[in-house]
Amino acid sequence: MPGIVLIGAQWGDEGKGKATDLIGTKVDYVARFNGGNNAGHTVVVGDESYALHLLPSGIISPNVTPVIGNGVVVDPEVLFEEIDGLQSRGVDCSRLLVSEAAHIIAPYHRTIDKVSERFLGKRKIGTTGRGIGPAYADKINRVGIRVHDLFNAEHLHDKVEASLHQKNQMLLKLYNRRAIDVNAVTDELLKLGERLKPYVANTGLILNKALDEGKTVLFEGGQATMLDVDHGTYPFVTSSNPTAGGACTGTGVGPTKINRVIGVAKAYVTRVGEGPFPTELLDESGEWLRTQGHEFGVTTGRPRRCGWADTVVNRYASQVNGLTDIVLTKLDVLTGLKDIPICVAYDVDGERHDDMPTDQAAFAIAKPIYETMPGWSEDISQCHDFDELPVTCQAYVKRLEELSGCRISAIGTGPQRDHIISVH
Ligand code: 2SA
Ligand code: GDP
Ligand code: MG
Repeated sequence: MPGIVLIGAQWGDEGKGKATDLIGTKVDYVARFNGGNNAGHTVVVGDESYALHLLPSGIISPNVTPVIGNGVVVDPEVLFEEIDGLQSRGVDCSRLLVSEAAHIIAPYHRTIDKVSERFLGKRKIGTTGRGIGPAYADKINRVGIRVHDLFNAEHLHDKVEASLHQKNQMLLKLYNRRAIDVNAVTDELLKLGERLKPYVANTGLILNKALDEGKTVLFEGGQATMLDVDHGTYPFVTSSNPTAGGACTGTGVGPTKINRVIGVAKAYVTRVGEGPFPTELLDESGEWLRTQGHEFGVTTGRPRRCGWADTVVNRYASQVNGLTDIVLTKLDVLTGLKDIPICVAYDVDGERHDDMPTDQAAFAIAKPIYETMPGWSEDISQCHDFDELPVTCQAYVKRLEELSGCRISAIGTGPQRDHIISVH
């Protein structure tokens, strides 16, 4: 029966990997629908920690079929590295299915990503440098290479030529760099295609059939709502739709088959890369959160920017994604604080905004309006029931829930699989 979408409610790294893994043990398919190996999802099982970039988090659960949907951009070299890494640790990756319509990240996309960031200078986006934006740009420009193109040499050569035509002119004329060789790229992609072939499938058909047969599919978002190319802090966004609608376009499953939309939100907020962030803490409190929460990028290792919980963002995420419930993570990180500020609204040039401003010039100067809740000092990592949490901690969660406009159905109290409280 159910199609469940799980997305990031903030700027990413909310703990979606752990949440997916938890739900994933009870589902039949876990499908990625957006982004690529810019994602970094951590799943901790016992003493083992898995950092996944392109593979769906469901890969760790033996009874789940992991799917890379058509909306994902696939770097085959990275995919094989990740598969090899997991197989050497005993994780079976043979069940993986890759959409034949997914777009490929070719080596030149990575080059263009890095070069264009350099040329943007102080206007840079702070991308992960994995070629994500250039691959999606080719998709929209209709010069992308799709997975099924890798299986026909002549056809692929034409596609690569078309894709490189304009880029080579730019590289030569604007950046004074050498042109990229069409034949060399075609040969490389053909070789990668050979290894990819056993995993390739009509994933849209498979997922629809599975849902019709009453199986459960979890649609796992990469990145997050505020990084969505349409709904996020444009232009400081990723180039895909990490919001709930992306689950449909990125897998070929219609919205009538989605029954639940889970938003994963941290009990505070982090962001990597450039762009506005109203509750960002540039003082020792930010440093404290980064240290307590181990806030460093899973893909790039970059220190994450940290700030207090922002319920304008949470309310916006509830609205944009039609959230049915929120999984609140990393509540344990706040243990030890005397008081905890919660942003309830923004002040933009002296005017109160309870809703997210669409105009990014307004968002860039938004100042948080805080209310403060008392903190707690007790270790909460062993609490398995909401009532076991310290009273002030319960009050903090309840207030977040009230201000976020959506029910909190689970609470993360630590990185391990069993560090979770289900809220009834
Ligand atoms: P890109 O590479 O084109 O997608 O970058 C555009 C913006 O999107 C942000 N972005 C992310 N933000 C948070 N987490 C991400 N994944 C990694 C992680 C990030 C890392 O899990 O830690 O390791 O640095 C992710 N991927 C993309 C990016 O910072 C840009 O702001
Ligand atoms: P994702 O990109 O949303 O999957 O999140 P990341 O894996 O990039 O970052 C989340 C980090 O928080 C990972 O290191 C997780 O192991 C960790 N984590 C997840 N949930 C919790 C939690 O409730 N408490 C603590 N302390 N860590 C958590
Ligand atoms: Mg991450």
